[in-house]
Amino acid sequence: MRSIRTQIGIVGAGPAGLVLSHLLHLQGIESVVLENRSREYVEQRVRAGVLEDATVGLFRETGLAGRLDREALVHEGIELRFEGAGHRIALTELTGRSIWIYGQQEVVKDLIAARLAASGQILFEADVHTEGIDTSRCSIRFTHGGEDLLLECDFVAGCDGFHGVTRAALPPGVLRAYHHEYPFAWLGILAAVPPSTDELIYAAHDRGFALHSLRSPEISRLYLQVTPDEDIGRWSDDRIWEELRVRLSDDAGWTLREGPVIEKGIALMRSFVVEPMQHGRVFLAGDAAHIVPATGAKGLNLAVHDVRLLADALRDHYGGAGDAALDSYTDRCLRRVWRVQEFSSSMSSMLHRLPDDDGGFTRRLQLAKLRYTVSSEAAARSLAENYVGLPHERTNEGSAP
Ligand code: RFL
Ligand code: PHB
Repeated sequence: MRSIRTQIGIVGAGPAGLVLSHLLHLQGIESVVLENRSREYVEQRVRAGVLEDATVGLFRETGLAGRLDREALVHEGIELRFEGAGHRIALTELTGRSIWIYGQQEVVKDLIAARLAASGQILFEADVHTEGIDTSRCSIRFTHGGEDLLLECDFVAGCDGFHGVTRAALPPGVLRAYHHEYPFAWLGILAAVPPSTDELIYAAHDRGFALHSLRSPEISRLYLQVTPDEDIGRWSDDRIWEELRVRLSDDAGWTLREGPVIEKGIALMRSFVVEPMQHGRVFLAGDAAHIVPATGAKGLNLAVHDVRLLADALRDHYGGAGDAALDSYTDRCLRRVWRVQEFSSSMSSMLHRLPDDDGGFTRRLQLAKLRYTVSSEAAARSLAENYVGLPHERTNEGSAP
């Protein structure tokens, strides 16, 4: 079997793996990214849309924001809609920071282009075997172009998402997993129609949650709460638009523009965290280590925070500054992960219709919380500062909350 050598072997070319490879390159550290899907597939995969202020800041500092600065939509507020009325949460006024709307597949395209322009090595359609990761020898066995290969490295970064192989390769008993399944899922569509709103609308309707998001002046992104076992075949485009119209309606006669559906799918809502996020020379980052429900729009942003800490810690390691940052990687990541879990879980519970409503008791608590959130500046600010994202923690710069 032919072997290749690099400093950091990265499994997965999602946002976590690609940002890590880019940051390492800027620090003079070599990596190889192994991705089991094709380049076309990862560049078309429709997922996140909201980037936090700190994520965009990092992309700007590291030369990734050329197209983002031209095409992303900056947003200074979001709307909470319930009991027939919309209420604006003025994100920027309350926090001094904003969010950006820019599709995850655009982020991935920009990252792949940046890595390839710098002669970075990304091997697409590289099949990493389930048993292929040797955590003690720090090597990865995979098949690429019909050839069996061995990647030998100093460290492995498992950036291969929730269903990846790296986490599963760690010896039994090393990880403790925390898992929560929510009793709802999201049916999401992309539609070729100009958005009916300038800012995201989170609607808590009696029939269930709905979200109006966007991708560009021509493309809308919308979501409907459905049950986790929902069959997408039961949702014709007409039925989707009809339900969106009802759940997003207000008493002021707001209208929803409708158009051709160009993509649709169902995403489950779960919270998942493994502790620790490291074993020996194997590190986990992004969705491979944690999943948050999409209500807070945080998964990609958390992945970026993890790999920023990991890249800084590896810079210290190779630069002779010691391994304190590598050793504290788990603790520093998890502080933000659990803050974001709590935020995403409480946004989810406030906005979704719950099957076990205790005779209407839960709905009344939700409405009490929503009314408080939009009428108290302190409550609105708390939502806003979590939504735009707390500042990133940096190595040697103290701790975030
Ligand atoms: P990814 O993106 O899943 O990438 C993992 C990569 O690893 C590859 N892979 C393998 N490669 C080699 N060998 C194997 N054996 C492999 N197994 C897997 C995969 O093909 C893939 O390319 O994980 P990463 O990089 O950690 O990034 C995480 C984000 O993708 C995720 O957290 C976000 O999409 C979550 N999310 C959102 N996050 C935000 O920050 N803001 C949002 O607005 C937002 N909206 C969303 C979302 C996720 C959603 N879904 C679909 C769950 C909206 C939705 C509906
Ligand atoms: C999206 O635009 O895809 C999106 C926006 C807000 C969320 C989740 C997803 O909370």
